[in-house]
Amino acid sequence: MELGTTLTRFLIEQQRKHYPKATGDFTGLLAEIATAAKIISREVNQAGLIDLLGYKGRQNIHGERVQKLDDFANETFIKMLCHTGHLIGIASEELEGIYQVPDTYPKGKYVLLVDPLDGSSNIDVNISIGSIFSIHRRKSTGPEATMEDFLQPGRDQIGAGYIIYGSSTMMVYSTGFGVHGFTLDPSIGEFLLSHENLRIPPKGNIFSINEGNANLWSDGIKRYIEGMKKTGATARYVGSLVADFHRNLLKGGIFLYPGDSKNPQGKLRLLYEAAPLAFIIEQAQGKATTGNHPILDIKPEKLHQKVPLIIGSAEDVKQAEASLRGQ
Ligand code: P6P
Repeated sequence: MELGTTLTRFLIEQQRKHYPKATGDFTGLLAEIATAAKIISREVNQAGLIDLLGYKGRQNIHGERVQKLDDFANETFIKMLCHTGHLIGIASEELEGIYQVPDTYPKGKYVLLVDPLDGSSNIDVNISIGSIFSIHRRKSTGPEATMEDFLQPGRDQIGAGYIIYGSSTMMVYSTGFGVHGFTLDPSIGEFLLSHENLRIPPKGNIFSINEGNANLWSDGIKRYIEGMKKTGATARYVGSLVADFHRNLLKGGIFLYPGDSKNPQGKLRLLYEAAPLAFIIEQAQGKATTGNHPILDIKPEKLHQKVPLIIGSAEDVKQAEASLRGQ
């Protein structure tokens, strides 16, 4: 499709092409996610001007201080998506439990899992941040969403994506038919097709890991990073998952947030960070693993469970896995 196609038109044509019998629910859901993204983008870009910066007294359920923009992003996704009639429930990094779509709204057949604003510690220093979302078809049949609707393996996602609020705002998503990127034109408030059928290069020359944790790493990770340095690879680490992921998706490379002696499960969350990005990267011909197990095959046990994440170019990830096996 020609560059500059609007997201709405692209979604409708993709639905026609891939889901002849679709009801359009899913297309509607993605379109509303895009609307939420535009609203959040406007606030993120103005945060320096409006008093949204600085810390809010409240802490989120992980004991992390919540920036006001985190709250705003969380509320925006909930508000924009609840009235669509496509959802039965929402899980968010900012909420301890399941958010049930109120009875005042029509209820749908999907559940949304979202990290409303990842990398919030970077807001104050004007570094790119992002929203990450994952969509599953509900499994329960009752009047409300249940935990089983959310604790599904990443391979069963029917859609996933992220929005990066950077030098421009982009929305990148996949519904299982390739990865497509749209860039927001704020002058008309439309996401326009800018990257159709994104594929990550099979091998990159960038490794992305927080070397501040080097003394905590396993011998396998140490071996792999030393090996990358010997090849003259470039180190790039923004400290904002969506920014590091997006750069590697476009240029090739590998991002690692492994488990270590202090945090055996690493820091990143499975359901609304690792799994959606793993869905995207596999659709883009890349790989995502815990180090010895594909991210998408993990059967989740808890809503906010953490998981070690190694994700990026297929050959780089395979090499990292071999290092971890001691090869
Ligand atoms: P560290 C941001 O806080 C975040 O959740 C991700 O966006 C990012 O990849 C990671 O944490 C950075 O963590 O420990 O390297 O500062």
